[in-house]
Amino acid sequence: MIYVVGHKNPDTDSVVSAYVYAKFKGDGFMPAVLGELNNETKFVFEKFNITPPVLLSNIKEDDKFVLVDHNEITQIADGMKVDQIIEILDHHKVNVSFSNPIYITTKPYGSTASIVTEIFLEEKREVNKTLAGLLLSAILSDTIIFKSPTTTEKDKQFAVVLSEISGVKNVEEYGIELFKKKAEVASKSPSQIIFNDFKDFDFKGKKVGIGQIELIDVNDLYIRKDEILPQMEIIKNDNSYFAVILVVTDIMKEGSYLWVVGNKESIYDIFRINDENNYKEGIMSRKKQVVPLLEQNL
Ligand SMILES: [Mn+2]
Repeated sequence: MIYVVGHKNPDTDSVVSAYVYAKFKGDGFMPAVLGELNNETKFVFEKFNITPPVLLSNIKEDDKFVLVDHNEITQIADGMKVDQIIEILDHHKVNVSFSNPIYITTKPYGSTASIVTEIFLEEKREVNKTLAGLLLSAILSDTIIFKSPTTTEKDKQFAVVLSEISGVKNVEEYGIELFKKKAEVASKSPSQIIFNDFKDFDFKGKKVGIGQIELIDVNDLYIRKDEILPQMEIIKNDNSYFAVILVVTDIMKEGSYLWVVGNKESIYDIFRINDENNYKEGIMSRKKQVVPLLEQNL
């Protein structure tokens, strides 16, 4: 079987891109996910009446994989070997090498769903109402309703096209609805909050885990800080992280609080923050604003 899969701790972009790109590829391609869906993603698949992709378990030696929305080895499925990957479709920096040539499509767009949309349009394939709704949701989710600095003109153009096809008229309002669903995680367990959208990175041999949670009202999470930090500490110790960071993004203020455990001082120096003052105006994107600084300075 050839599986089309997104990253661990799946977000809407990675699940939607896997689903829609598998449709594009056709027979023999099966979308799959590597973990439980978050509330936002569940809501999106329910809204457009689609059964979400199955959970990938039990990788066989002759299985092949198309990766969407990720390419770092630290983020691929456990048990997957690099030589099982036949294609990558992504909007993150490429950080892999292969012994054989494979298909790699990367574009600096705000979402993988935008790349999938472009492929459909270029190939003159029909984007039906349902697919348009899914793709639009993923674009809004990944670009934080176009507020993230990762947003490009392409994302906005495709959103217009997809909103017409899907019948979702007020795109901004729908985006807020999505983030309200996503924010429901703030009432879950500290572990669920931290791992909701969590990625591992390797910065010159230093393993750093970075979670992000985007909220319309950060107070929902702030009141849980005393439960969340100790849990981050446990995760750091159990998995020998150099540091674990939770990026708490205030969608309305357009900035983020950085909660850090582990080698705090190194991280604090890089971002010029401290225990009392850990808010960074303008930081919305882990990929574009958090990871590059750590990559250069750690
Ligand atoms: Mn993405």
